[in-house]
Amino acid sequence: MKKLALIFALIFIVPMLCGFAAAPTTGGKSAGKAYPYLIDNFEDGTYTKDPEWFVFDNLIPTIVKNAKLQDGEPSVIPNLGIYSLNMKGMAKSWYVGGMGSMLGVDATPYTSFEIDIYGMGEGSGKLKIELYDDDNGNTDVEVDKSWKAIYDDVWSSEIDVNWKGWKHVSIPMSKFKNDGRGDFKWNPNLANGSGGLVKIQLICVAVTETGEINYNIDNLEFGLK
Ligand SMILES: [Ca+2]
Ligand SMILES: [Ca+2]
Ligand SMILES: [Ca+2]
Ligand SMILES: [Ca+2]
Repeated sequence: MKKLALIFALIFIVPMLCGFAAAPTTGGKSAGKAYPYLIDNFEDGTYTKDPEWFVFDNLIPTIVKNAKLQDGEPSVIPNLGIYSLNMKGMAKSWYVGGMGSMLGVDATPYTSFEIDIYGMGEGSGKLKIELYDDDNGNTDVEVDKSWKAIYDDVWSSEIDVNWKGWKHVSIPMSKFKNDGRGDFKWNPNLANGSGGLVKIQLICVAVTETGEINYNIDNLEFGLK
């Protein structure tokens, strides 16, 4: 019996622990090489788990019901579900704050960043996407005093939210610019202990020096062609 139990453990439990079993899922969609990788769709009604987002500075994120946003007009965006995340906050010197999540995924198969954004019209604010590509193989991001990554690449792109209602935004990975100091190559893989795409951050910036940002985000994904 002991032998059987051991064989069972080797066949079923060890692969599970190593993460070879079911593909990780967020909100019901599979995350695997043949599918887009769903970062978050907020359908669990929280931003504090699956994945856990940490919030910094003056950003106030709130899970809201999409039905309340739309003033009754039909949505042109599919799969918004019940919830999205409202991002709000007052700027000091244009900067409001942001949120981030540790991902640790191999993002090399993906060719774009996809997001649905509900704008409140002209001047809703800017949203900067930062993708941290671990290059010194420690699944961590070391920063200097000004929070600039020292050993890893940080690929970023900015969206000016200047529309009213829902809009799908797709940004090819090739349009992201590197603000970090890694190996200056897009290689968020898990080779040699690397955390791959180790972290994502969303940075909120107002269009006026002391203004407010206010928009909703939903269906954050890494896309495939
Ligand atoms: Ca949603
Ligand atoms: Ca890398
Ligand atoms: Ca690192
Ligand atoms: Ca790199």
